[in-house]
Amino acid sequence: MKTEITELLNIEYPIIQGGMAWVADYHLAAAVSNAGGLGLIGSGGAPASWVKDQIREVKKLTDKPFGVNIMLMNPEADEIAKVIVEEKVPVVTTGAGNPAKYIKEAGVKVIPVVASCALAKMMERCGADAVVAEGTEAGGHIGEITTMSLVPQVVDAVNIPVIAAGGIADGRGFAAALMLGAKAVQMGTHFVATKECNVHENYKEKIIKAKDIDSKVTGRSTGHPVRVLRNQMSNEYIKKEQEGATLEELELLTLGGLRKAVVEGNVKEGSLMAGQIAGLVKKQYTCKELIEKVVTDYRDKYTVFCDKYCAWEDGTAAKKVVEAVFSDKSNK
Ligand code: TUI
Repeated sequence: MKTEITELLNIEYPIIQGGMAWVADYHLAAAVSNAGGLGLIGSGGAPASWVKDQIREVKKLTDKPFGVNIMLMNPEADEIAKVIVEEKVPVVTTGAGNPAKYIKEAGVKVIPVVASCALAKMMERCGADAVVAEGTEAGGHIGEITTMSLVPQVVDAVNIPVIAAGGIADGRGFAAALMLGAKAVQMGTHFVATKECNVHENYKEKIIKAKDIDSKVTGRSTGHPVRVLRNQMSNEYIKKEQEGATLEELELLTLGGLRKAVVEGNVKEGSLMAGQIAGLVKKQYTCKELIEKVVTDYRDKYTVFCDKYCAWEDGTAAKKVVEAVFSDKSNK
């Protein structure tokens, strides 16, 4: 499949795996890249030395392009940027901040994650190669605008290619993102529940069992909203937030929360970061199966659907579209 993003990144499918802190290590990144997508190592709050080791390991497992995500709140972000340049990592995505000072370093392609048109435009002016427009449906640290509203507005605001993220986990979401003008998608939650992902089984099971309404946002009052699956920690956090607790009291609840979830499988007290689309995730695929399923569902169902029913010259086309939508049980 060919889009501006597959050409830019030299990958087979326009599917990027989110660079999730603690979750996205070299095993997951290599599996996604070997399956034709773009795998990312999530550096999160880790030291630069850890990132260097991860890059060396991923290179042993794949000769395909891969990337690293820099979480800009990490105090070692500058050193991590240096490691990335030294190791000649082809692609970097950034999150949770403004990466203007890192753009155009030594030929590394830089793709900032943005949650607004203003930041997208600034990133384009600074020389970003593309942007990920991430809607509030996403897991982890989020902005305020939904994917449905954000993506077309960012597409209109910039001339660089846009990658849609937030609420995308299957062929329908992929098709919808392309319809909104995106040239690729970034998926996080569904990749957490893949076989190659090294998070604790309890975390994967929580995603697989989640329903549509099972994610909650902690930290809206502190200015650092983070979407997690509902559990004892999120319930306590939100209750304390409503009671006007101090920042210190709230931070005590989330301290080390991602580690608790990912490493210990503590699904009561951990920060189970996941997007609103968790309810759609039903089983553990391999990364290859997941990527191929997203692409073939998109191609078989939606391109055939459009070829067949969207011939607007045909006076009955609209009726056929409505009939087909309501009779297609396989979508439900
Ligand atoms: O970065 C993410 N998602 C993340 S980072 C993360 S690690 C973490 N752990 C605990 C607490 C907080 C973070 C977990 N999930 N997504 C990309 C993203 N970036 N979403 C929103 C933004 C963003 C928000 C504000 C980007 C820039 C920004 O402001 C930039 C500025 O300074 O104007």
